[in-house]
Amino acid sequence: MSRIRNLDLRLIALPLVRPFRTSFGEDTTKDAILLRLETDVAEGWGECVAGPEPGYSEEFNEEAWITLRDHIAPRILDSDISSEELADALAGVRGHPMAKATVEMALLDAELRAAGRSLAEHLGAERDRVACGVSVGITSTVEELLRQVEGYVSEGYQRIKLKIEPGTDVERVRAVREANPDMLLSVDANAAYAPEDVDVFRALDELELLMIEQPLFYEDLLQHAKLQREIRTPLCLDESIRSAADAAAAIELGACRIVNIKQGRVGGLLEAKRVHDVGLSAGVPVWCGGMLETGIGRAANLALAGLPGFTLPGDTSASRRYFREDLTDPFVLDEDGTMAVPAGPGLGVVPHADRVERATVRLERLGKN
Ligand code: NPQ
Ligand code: MG
Repeated sequence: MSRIRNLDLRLIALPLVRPFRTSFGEDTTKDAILLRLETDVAEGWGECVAGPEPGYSEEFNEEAWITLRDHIAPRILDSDISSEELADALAGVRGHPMAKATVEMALLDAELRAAGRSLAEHLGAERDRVACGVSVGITSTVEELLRQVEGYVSEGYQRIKLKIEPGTDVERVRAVREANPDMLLSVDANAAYAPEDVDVFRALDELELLMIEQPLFYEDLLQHAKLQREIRTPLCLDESIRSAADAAAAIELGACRIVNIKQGRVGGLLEAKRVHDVGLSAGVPVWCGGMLETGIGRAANLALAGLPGFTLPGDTSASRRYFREDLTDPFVLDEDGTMAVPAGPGLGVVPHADRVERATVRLERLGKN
């Protein structure tokens, strides 16, 4: 048992190689909280997947910071709580899955580093390379979209996902489909549509899509189940699935036939594994989502994506998809569209101190130091 001695909370800003636009907003930098956790025997890193605005979910950086500093840190500092015990120790903090997941990642990294074991091995990963896809933001023109898609296809990505919103959907997706007849292609609406938009989904249903991700309001499983009965294309839920219990409910209701798993959205890697287990036992394919993570969170995603139920290419893109210079050594896409699962102890990556310093906007040290 080792004692958690201190926590460094850090807000970083890392320029994106191109703006990323979704139905809920546009980002030109990746603004995220990094956590460095120090125990008696090891250090560990965690990355929070929240962004600057509560656009994807309720969580956002400033509130996650306060939650981590004022409600999570006091429950674990100077304790010997393990990653297995963390959820119980944080039971008094309701919600805030992204903030909780940040600490869990850092604690797992420290524990596994001390034990000399990889996160992938700990979670039960069974492969050392994973199939990768890429998420393409909403562009100003069809031409620009086609150009970006062509670039990613030539890099080897095995699946292209297009962000859509009302008014920028069927025509765009059809153009990409016509230019790429055999490509695994999906769309993600980030909850921007209403049940009345069913004709949009009937039109998309003609384009042989792998899936339609989170078309409707995130709290509405019933309407997703109704929409799924109207179309052949599998629905995939992202924002709606916050736990293994949500996944079980969505699957039983017929609200989706595929599940996107993001460790941050479900409160951590251990719950993400349980969501995976629900999918695996129900015969529902799962895949690893992405939140524009730096190399720290990217390493965690790749470890998770090595589990056997992850049978579809993830949003586990290469570092260069997002950053000119990642905080860690870059994750690189192989020509066959796969990436290596990190094999070293813990997350298997450590951020470069100088790059972290340069990206830091704010730093607060918690604990005795
Ligand atoms: C999704 N990600 O699947 C998310 C949405 C998303 C890769 O499509 C800052 C932080 C900006 C997190 C933009 C992808 C973001 C973000 C989009 C997540 O729905
Ligand atoms: Mg999504």
